[in-house]
Amino acid sequence: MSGSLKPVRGSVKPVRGSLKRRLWLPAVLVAVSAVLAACGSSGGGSSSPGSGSSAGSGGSGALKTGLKVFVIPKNLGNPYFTTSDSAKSGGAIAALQALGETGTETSGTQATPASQIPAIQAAITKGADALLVSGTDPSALCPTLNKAMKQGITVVTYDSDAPACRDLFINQASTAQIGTSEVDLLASEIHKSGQIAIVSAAASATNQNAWIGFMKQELKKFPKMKLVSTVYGNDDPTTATQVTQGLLQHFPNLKGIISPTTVGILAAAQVLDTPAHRGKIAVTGLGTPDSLKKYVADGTVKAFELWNPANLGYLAAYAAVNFASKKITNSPGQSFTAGKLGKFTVGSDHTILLGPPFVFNKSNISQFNF
Ligand code: RAM
Repeated sequence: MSGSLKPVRGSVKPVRGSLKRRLWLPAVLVAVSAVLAACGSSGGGSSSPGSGSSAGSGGSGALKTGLKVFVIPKNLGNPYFTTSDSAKSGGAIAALQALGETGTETSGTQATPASQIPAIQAAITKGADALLVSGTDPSALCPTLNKAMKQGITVVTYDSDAPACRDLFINQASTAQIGTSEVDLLASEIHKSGQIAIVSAAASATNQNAWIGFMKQELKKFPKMKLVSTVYGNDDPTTATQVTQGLLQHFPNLKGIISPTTVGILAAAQVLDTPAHRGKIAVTGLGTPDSLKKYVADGTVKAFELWNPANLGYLAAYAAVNFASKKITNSPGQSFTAGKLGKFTVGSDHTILLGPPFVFNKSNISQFNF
């Protein structure tokens, strides 16, 4: 991603650090990462778990280099994960290259365990030292991830957790804050009244289900808002479009949609971007600014949220390398420095928090390019 370095006024207060630090990638550091990436190890050796060598002359104090780290998003081809993972955007692979590791992004093309698990298994077979995984389905993934951990492979989940079978989880933002703020955003757009629906990703996705849990709690504050349906677009554009169209047919009085998935909110915005619906059915959720600029400009979408996906991948990579290098354990209170993002501390549930979500709207969206 890129973008100006101007701070943006939003309605969300950063938890720690400045918004500029948490949301923006300083261009100069992207350039440094790119240079370091060009010099990075091409790897390919037969390293076994934890078999990397120590970087520099720091001996036991240094991070290992030459680790084989596989970055395994829910699915390939989802622009959200392209940003969180890629070297070009300054995501996980950029961080791994800067640290001298071998970073490889792999997954299936569908956001399902059947599509993702073979990629995890192949990474284990190829001698992975660490796996970064966004979980499509925790119960389906756990046998494979537990097998990896038994072999000494570091397993870090990012974006979507598998709590029973990982060393650390990198959470993009407070789960409660995401769920409650989505409802609050929609409530303010529909005057706290009317039928609403949720267009989620996969029914098994840990992150969406956790956010929806907090949405339901928050909805108790708005007795005139009625959640009439939750449908699943599976992070697939065609399916998300079809389930949104189905909602409109079944609920002609629908007033609002929350879609806590970048694929879903784009599909919903496309479906609603007609004179018949615009201004009558509000849509908010979690989206990437680039994909929604058109819909914010024409008024289909008033406001939505996200964090910086590249920073999420970057942080997850640093956490995995620190863990695999035995610089941190997953005990709460353990700290490490994630390059340009600064210092992070392991919290309860072995979770590391990136920062708060950010609200995008007409007044600030042009400043973001991801
Ligand atoms: C989709 C994925 C991802 C989620 C984002 C907001 O791209 O489901 O897991 O974090 O949306």
